[in-house]
Amino acid sequence: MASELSPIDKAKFLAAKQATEYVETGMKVGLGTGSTAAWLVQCLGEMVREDGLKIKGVPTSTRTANLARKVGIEVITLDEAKWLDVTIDGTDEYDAKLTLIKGGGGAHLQEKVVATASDRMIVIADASKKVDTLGAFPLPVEVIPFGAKITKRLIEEMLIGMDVLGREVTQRMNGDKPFISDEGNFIFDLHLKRIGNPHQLSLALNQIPGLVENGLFIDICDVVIVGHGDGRVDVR
Ligand code: ABF
Repeated sequence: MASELSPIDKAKFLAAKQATEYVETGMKVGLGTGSTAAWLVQCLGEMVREDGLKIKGVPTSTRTANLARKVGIEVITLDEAKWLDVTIDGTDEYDAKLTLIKGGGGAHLQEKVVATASDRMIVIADASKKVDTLGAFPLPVEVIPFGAKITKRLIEEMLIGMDVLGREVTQRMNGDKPFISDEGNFIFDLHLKRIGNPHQLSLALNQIPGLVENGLFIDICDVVIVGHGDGRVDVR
């Protein structure tokens, strides 16, 4: 399969394939969202159908749930699972401390809940996701629709005191309508360019009442598996 893929898709596929090494029969597995995580779901589905792998999957989005069922993975809810052996998910950025920016797909709330309820979190990525300093990718935050304009202003005011280079806040759109998350909330993207203190920023953001969760994953990721278009796979 890998031979006919573009270099970027090959990199994502190889990272996902390597991550299946961490999955054993009997496990409850958090299934991430995004194109790299979609490769993981495809690979696990093939192992279920052809190798007799028996796992229960907890998806992090409706689209992942639909794909998992389509490829033959038994899907259960997080409450039914109670706790997970491993969660495997993509990312938008990661740094040397394995701090992540996630949420480009608009699913970081469920992704963070599922990843936190797991013994291990494994990130699968192509090499473009590695950064020295987080922030080039806009940081997503999930905001409830009630009073969202006020929440946006509170975010902008809070950013004034933060160690960041940019402070523009935009509402994520889906065509000409606001993007709506699986939980029925808005997503705002914070164009920070450089985040000097992710831990301080994450704490400050989550103090804002209408802001449900931000896309910084701090001390959650245990392993990053990086695929390369030339066929190499690194595990960090
Ligand atoms: C998801 O994976 C999101 O949190 C993140 O935005 C996305 C990365 O997308 P891709 O794997 O398509 O590069 O978990």
